[in-house]
Amino acid sequence: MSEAIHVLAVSKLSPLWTPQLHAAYTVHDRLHETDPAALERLAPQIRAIAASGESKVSAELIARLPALELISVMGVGYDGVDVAAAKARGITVTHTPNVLNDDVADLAIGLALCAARQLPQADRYVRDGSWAAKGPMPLARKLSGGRMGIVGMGRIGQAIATRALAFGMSVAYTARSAKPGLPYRYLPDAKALAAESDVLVVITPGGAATRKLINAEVLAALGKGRGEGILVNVARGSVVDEAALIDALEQGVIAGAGLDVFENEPQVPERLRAIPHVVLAPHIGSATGATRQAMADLAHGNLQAYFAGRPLLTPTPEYHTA
Ligand code: 8YV
Repeated sequence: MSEAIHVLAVSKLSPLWTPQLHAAYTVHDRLHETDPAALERLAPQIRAIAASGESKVSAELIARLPALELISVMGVGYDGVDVAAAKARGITVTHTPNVLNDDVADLAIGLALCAARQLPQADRYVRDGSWAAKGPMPLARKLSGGRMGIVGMGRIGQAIATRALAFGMSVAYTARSAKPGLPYRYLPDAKALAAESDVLVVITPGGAATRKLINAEVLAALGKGRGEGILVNVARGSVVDEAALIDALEQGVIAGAGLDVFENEPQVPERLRAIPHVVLAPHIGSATGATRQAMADLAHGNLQAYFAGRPLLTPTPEYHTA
């Protein structure tokens, strides 16, 4: 038992993680927000942070914790963590990649299908009596056999590509660099990819390097001047210029969108929520029991490995470049 090890939970953690976390460590829940004075008293003892994929771990918070050694994130994304500040202090950051690839890829395809075939709208059309009152729904868009463009070809991007092939779709992608050995066409940037895609799926990491990567210019390229193209975002809300997306949807620049992430979660702009042909989900990419349990076990396993002096299970890529 490691009760003597103090851990700061920086956001509301999954109930699939908290029992094992509290059993193994002395956990302080969001003191930096609820009781800063207590945090000052305890700071010399806090050796680890427990976080979710959306947690903010700023350089300012890191500076307040002189004994901090490890930040364990229950999420594949850790764009809210100031990795440079952690690295400067020799603080290790771990995350939970791979275990959620299938769930996020499944949701990306699900959002593409829902946006193309308007499945949520079809459900409402039957439930509210429109079918009987108005007759058949307007024709939708075919997904199978179309062109999928994937922005970000990491492990989840590759899982999405595999699913697209099963739908008879062609796959092209853009990323910081071409990935050798992949059977998909590489295009140098999101605008070029959008111009040659029917469905543009965003699955890049969040953070400064990708902020507003999908802007009005990319959306115009996706729409091709004919109001075509569907945008799917299962990455981070920050990767898409949300105001530009709302304009493009309202003005018919693109045909539709399937969105699981937003700029200011859980607040979603009323203008976006009012657009009838958009499909919206509340950041559920990895939200299945099996996957979230695997993520919790991995996040906890990283803490346990670190404090037992064993090799970390899934350090972030920056760790290996330390
Ligand atoms: C969850 C996610 O939202 O893994 C990520 O980066 O966005 C998610 O799957 C969250 O991180 C779970 O803690």
